[in-house]
Amino acid sequence: MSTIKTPHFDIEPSPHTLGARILGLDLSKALSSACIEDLIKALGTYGVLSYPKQTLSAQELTRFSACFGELEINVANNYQEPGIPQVMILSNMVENGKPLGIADAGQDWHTDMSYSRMVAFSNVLYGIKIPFRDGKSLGNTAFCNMHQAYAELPEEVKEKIRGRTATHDFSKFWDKMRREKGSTRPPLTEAQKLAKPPVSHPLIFLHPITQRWVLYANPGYTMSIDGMDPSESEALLNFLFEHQLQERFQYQHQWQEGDVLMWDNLGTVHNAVADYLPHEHRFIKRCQVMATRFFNSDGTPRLPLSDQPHEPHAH
Ligand SMILES: O=C(O)CCC(=O)C(=O)O
Ligand SMILES: [Fe+2]
Repeated sequence: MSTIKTPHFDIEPSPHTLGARILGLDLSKALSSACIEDLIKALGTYGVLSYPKQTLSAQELTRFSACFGELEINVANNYQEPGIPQVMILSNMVENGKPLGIADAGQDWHTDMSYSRMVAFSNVLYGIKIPFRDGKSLGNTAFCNMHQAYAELPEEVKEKIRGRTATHDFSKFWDKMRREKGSTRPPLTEAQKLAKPPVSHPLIFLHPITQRWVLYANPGYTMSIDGMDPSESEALLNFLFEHQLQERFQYQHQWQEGDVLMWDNLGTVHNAVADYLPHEHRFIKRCQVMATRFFNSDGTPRLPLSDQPHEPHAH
């Protein structure tokens, strides 16, 4: 596909259902709010944006990410950049017997923070060390397009889920990783469970950037459809999970060192492909941007993007 020129950067769309490369930006420099607005529009359109060949300090990664909304500080997580708790480390590397990061983050289909009252808007990952085998990079991040998944639902299913909410629970993913994936994560403590009580969100909503419908359910955290008979809820969720992960909705980002990868958590689900071995090292820094730009703290939508005041730029 041909390159699209915009005033601030060039967009190279992938030939797939999601994904575009953003060229001509140095993310270590402050970007204008007009540039950020255009990036947000591109994020809505392409779902997954990558910025190749970046060189960023943890501070610069934080500054760039904070242009898109409030950053999450994950209190349960031991793997944070010293002095910058907004930056989390994802890594399978071990130094002097100590893991450098979370080794198995996101290794099954999910949407970040759907278990939270304030959901995630965009996750920003900076790939510092990427494993390669036979010249091919490993540890892809895979995505599915939830605009397309919604559009291609059978009419009678759209009917069934219209106006419905579903319950999402943090412990679903955690417990599944322990039970089925041989994760060394410890069991969640009662205090951790209490800190992350289950929450409900609409099963479909108008995406705040595209103003098109998206399916907001994911196998990682979605437990049940509220107010529905449990067996009907289970059958319908299983249908939605199978539907949303179909090959034709999928796109995989193949990492190169120096990539910054950001995705739209409102319009996609993702999975960190665990196809590399312990000696094949991966080291990524990440900032999670919450959807404070689009939703109030009670979950009600804020103004559409075009009506929003410009977010002050963090210098
Ligand atoms: O490591 C990856 O490729 C993605 C991990 C993930 O799911 C996340 O950071 O939210
Ligand atoms: Fe994730």
